[in-house]
Amino acid sequence: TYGSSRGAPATRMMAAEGVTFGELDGTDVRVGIISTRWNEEIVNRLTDGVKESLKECNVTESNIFETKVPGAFELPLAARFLSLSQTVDAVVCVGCLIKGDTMHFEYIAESTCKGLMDVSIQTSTPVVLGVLTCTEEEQAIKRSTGDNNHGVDWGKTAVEMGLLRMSAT
Ligand code: DLZ
Repeated sequence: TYGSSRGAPATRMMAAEGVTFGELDGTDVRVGIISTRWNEEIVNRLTDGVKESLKECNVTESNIFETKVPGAFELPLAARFLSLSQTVDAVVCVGCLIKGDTMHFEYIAESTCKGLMDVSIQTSTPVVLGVLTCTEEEQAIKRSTGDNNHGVDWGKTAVEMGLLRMSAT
């Protein structure tokens, strides 16, 4: 179980960024993806990136549950419902906040991030923060395209943290 076996915890908990696909076997990991309809084109590309890396980690299609919410502000509650359903081992919340679009960008960004962390800690279900916060659309496009598609890292993070949850509970 977590905390008692091979290697120092710090080694086993290293960030997904430094972990290669081959090291993550998500065969038995169930992942929920919640994405927003706001900034849909960008969010769809990010979601594709998430699914691409889940596939690389052997997560089966039948173990992926997908749903949508209107905007980033709705992500924490949807993540809470999904986490409490006990049907997934990790949740990835995918969205994109663009500063130019909203006067209350900072409020939505802060409450969304805090809300997702709260859900994660309160439900003991890893919730991956897959929300881009960008000053303008161009930045969002860069962060959701090609080799720089952040969704790919979020998928790996979900598998790594899902495995951690499974070993801890
Ligand atoms: C209202 C709003 C604005 C202005 N901008 C964004 C955005 O850039 N990205 C996003 O995901 N959502 C945005 N929203 C919608 C809010 O997140 C939320 O859906 C509404 O305030 C309704 O609660």
